[in-house]
Amino acid sequence: MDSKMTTKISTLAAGALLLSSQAFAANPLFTDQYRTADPAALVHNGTVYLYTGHDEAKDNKTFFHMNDWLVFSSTDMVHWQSHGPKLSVKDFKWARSDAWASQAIERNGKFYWYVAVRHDDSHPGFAIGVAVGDSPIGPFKDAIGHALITNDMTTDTPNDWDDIDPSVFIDDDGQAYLFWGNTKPRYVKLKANMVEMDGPIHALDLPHFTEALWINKHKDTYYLSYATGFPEKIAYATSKSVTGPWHYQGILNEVAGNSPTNHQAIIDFKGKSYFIYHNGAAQPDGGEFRRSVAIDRLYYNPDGTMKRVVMTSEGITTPAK
Ligand code: FUB
Repeated sequence: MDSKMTTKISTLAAGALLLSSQAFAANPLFTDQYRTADPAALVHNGTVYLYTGHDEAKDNKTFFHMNDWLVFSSTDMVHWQSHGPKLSVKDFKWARSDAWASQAIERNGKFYWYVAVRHDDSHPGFAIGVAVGDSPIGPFKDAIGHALITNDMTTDTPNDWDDIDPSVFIDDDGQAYLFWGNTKPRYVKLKANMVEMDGPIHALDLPHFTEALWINKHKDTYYLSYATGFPEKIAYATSKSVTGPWHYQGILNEVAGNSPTNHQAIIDFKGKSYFIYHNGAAQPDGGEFRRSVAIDRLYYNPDGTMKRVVMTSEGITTPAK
C-alpha cells in the first residue's frame, strides 16, 4: 500500500551510473489514510499482522482522540495491506472511551486481542479487555463481556491510567502471561482459555519505567522492553526466565521524532529481527497526538544483548522473502 518504488542512481567505482529499482517502505509507514500508534505485531503462517491504535486528534494541542484499532498485514515487511478498523471501544459494552495500546496473540486457532480502554463509571479508570476472533483479521468480539483487569485491582499507584498497554506472551511450556502497566510494571499468569487470570498479580522492578511493555523471546533469552522517562526512550531488560529476575540492559531506542511517547513491538520474521514503533514525523500534521508507525531493523549482539536501534526515514529497504 504505502511502499514506494524508487529509481536509484548509484555511482560505480568505475564512474559509470547504474540505474536500479528498489522497493522500500519509507518511515513513517502509513501516511495516506490513517494516523497509527502503539503498534503490536503477530507473526502467523508467513504473514506479519500489525495491530495499531488510531490517532484521530484534529491537532497536536489537546489530547489523544482514539476510538478504534486497525489491522495491517504484510508478507515481506515492505508491502502492506490495510484491513481497516477491526475493533472499537463500542465493541466493549462496559468501556467508555480511549482505544489505547493493544496486542493480539494466537492460541489453538483463536486470536485474542488485548486492549486498554477507559472503563465506564462502574470501575473508574483504565482497564484491560480482551476480544476474540477466528482469524488474525477478525471479526472480533468481546471475549468475556467484562474487563479482565480493572483499576481497583491495582491500588498502589497515584493515577487511574496505570492499567494500560497489555503485552501477552505464551511460553514454551504453554503457560500464558499478561504484562501491562503505566508507572508500575506488572504481570499475571493467564489460564489456558486466555481470558481468565490464573493467580495473583505480580509487580516488577524495572528502572525508570513509564509504560509500553513488550515481551519477546529470541534464542534462549527473554526480553522485556518498555518506555522509560518522558519524553520516552525505549529501554530493555533480559532474563533466562519469563518471570525474571530481569537484568536492566540500558537504552534500546532514543526519543522517536516529534513524539514524546514511544511504543514498540519486536518480532523475528523470516530470519530477520524488526523494531516497530511510532513517531510524529508524518507530514504535514504529525506530532504528539497524530502519530504514525515506523519500522526499522533490530540486531542482536552475539552475547544476546540488543544493538541500539538506528531509526531511519528509508525504513525497510530489503523485503523479507
Ligand atoms: O496511545 C495512548 C498511549 O500513549 C499508549 O497507551 C501509551 O503507550 C502511549 O503510546
